[in-house]
Amino acid sequence: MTNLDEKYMQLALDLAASAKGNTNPNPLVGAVIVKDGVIVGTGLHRKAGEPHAEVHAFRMASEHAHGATLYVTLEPCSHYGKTPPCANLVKDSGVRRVVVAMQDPNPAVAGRGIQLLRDAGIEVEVGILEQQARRLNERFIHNMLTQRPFVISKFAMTLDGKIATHTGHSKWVTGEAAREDVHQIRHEVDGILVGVGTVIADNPTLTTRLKEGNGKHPTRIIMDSSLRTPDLANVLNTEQAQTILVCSKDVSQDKIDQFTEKGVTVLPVGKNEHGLQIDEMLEQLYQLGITDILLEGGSKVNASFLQQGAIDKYVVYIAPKVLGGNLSLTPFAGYNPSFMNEAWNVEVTTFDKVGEDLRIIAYPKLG
Ligand code: AOF
Ligand code: ZN
Repeated sequence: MTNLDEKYMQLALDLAASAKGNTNPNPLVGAVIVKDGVIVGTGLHRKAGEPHAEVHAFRMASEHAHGATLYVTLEPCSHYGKTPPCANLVKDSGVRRVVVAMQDPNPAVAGRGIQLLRDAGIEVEVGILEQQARRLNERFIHNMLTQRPFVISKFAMTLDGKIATHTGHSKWVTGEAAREDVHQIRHEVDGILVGVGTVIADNPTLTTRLKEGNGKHPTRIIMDSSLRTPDLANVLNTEQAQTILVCSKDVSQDKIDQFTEKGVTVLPVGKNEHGLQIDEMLEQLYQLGITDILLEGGSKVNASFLQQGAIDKYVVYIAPKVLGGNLSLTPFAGYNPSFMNEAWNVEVTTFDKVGEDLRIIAYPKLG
């Protein structure tokens, strides 16, 4: 491995990342072809169903690929999916060396692409900037390993950990830049989830509103065990975005029909001591094509995800203000631990500033 390898792989990762939000359920993939120190081909996967990154890069490189090195952020595929296997294309292109950031977690590939290239006598190196590649495709890896959506818990709180006053007033905790940042995440995910309490209290639209360009609206998922969502709730307006109401299995068919008539999907799931069964709900949502979910509260829903081990990532905004008050709301409510060792440990991977606010990205610590 050389610094140059890292440089070209970084370029491939940046190309891949530029399609964030557009490739679901597929991964983000970038490819760069280098011949004698010159970049002769670049490509990225833009959208599910469209050509893979390698295809674009080889089209650009054409005969210059002969004897060149291919940098690709994910192992070239070996299967017939919506498109034919890239490993064959790579093999036939005449490249001498292939540098791969990470093996494909898709069981249909899982090392077979790399093996196919090695068997063809091509030098293959795996693991360059692997950690970055894994972060970039954290959602895809999670999907492949668990067959469940990747859940991002987002909340905005004051320096003293409050998300709203005791009346529930929360407009606004953070500044404009942080709120714009959240809309960028909404654009990137398939689903946005809140509890019916939030729908009743705030009547949110839960759509994406980006300053520049048109964002995509995620599917709105409302956890509403007894279907209490008010008739005139903004989330029931399905002209802009789709809506799924998740209720308990004991809700009557009549009531369910009232909502399905409005164009909303109703998903009945079982219950446990924490409320609706998150595991079952996530499995079913994945079957409906939801690969990632932005969890936007309220604090009871947040707590039930936490307690059922269903949070995969945290994005937390901390505003430079102190609210105070022992009745002010906090991000996770609904249970009261007695000892510090009952806390959920996380690993903070990033902290930076977005406008005036602090942004922290963390992941649950396993074990
Ligand atoms: C992509 N883009 O650039 C690469 C992928 O259904 P298909 O044919 O598009 O195949 C999707 C699978 O191909 C995907 O799950 C991953 O395992 C592999 N590689 N996919 O969408 C790409 N290189
Ligand atoms: Zn492919």
